[in-house]
Amino acid sequence: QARQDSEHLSENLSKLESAFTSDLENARTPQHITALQAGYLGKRSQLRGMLQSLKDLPQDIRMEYGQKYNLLKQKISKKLAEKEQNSSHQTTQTSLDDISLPGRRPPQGSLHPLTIIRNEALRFFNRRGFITVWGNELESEYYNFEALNIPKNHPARDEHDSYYLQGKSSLLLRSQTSNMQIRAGEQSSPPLAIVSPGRVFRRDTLDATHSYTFHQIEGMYINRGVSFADLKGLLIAFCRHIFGDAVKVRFRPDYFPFTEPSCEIAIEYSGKSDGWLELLGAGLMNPFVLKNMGIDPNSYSGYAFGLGLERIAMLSYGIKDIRIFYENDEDFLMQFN
Ligand code: FA5
Repeated sequence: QARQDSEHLSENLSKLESAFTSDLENARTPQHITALQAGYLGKRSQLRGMLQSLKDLPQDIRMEYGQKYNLLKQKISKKLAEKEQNSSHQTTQTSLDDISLPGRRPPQGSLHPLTIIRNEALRFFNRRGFITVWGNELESEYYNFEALNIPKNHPARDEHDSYYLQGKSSLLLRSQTSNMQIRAGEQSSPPLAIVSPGRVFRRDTLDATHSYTFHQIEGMYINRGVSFADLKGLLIAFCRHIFGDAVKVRFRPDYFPFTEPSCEIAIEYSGKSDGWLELLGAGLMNPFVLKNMGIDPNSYSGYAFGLGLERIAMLSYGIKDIRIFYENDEDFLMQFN
């Protein structure tokens, strides 16, 4: 009886082995393999059941078939572990080769907020017939000051006294884009309408609304019979275009040597204690300046304005500190993407 039992057991072991081999071959996914682990080695597996019947056999037979039993058990564990490892390799391999996945996008940069605002402002003026001229940042004292009616000892130089090149040349980093009034006026005859964007440099102390390097757009229109009403109409339309129709715009008398009369234009701004932020200086062109361009002030008049781009960008985007524009902070810049 014992011998019969043991033969029966031995037969079962080989049947089990071949069933396992074929099941293993068919297992394709990690879930399959886990199921095989439970099915062949788990508490309710056939193998465990055989362990029960082993204990009723005589000692010598038990030894013999116990060994067979253990060998098979080890073989099954080993093969399952191998298969598991191969299958996890295969999964990564497949996902790498999955050509149905969408491609990876290269990281995309964005325009700087100052560039966005500059383009928007230029578009506004271009549509109204102003052509864009690009100016030079390195300028002579003549174009930056003298031709604009700011002679050598004029107090207006104080504020603008700027970065000079060392040596005998009187070249400096321009303190305003107004140099382009003269350069454009010299090159063409009226009617003339230009806008000129660019970077300017001053000895200003850095704070939340001032920088020593900032950006302006100069505008100038020369024709017969140009009046202050034309200037006002244009600049109010510009403020509405940028900030919406409800914007409150304030014109106040100001002084610039190259315009007469002159004004400063501010819009309502909660970020400052007095409630206004100055955006532009403007005025009717001083006849002295027209003469310097070779234009007869008795036949022509004109207006000019200079707006600060940083201030406009700060108001448009609710930015409280001008310094963030120059810090190359990726988190800040990515918001304009
Ligand atoms: C001028 O620079 C004149 N050239 C403007 C002008 C042009 C007047 C044509 C008349 C005719 P002002 O220094 O006020 O003016 O500067 C003009 C604008 O630049 C200011 O309204 C402000 O918006 C901006 N701005 C001036 N200083 C700074 C600064 N340190 N940082 C940032 N923006 C500034």
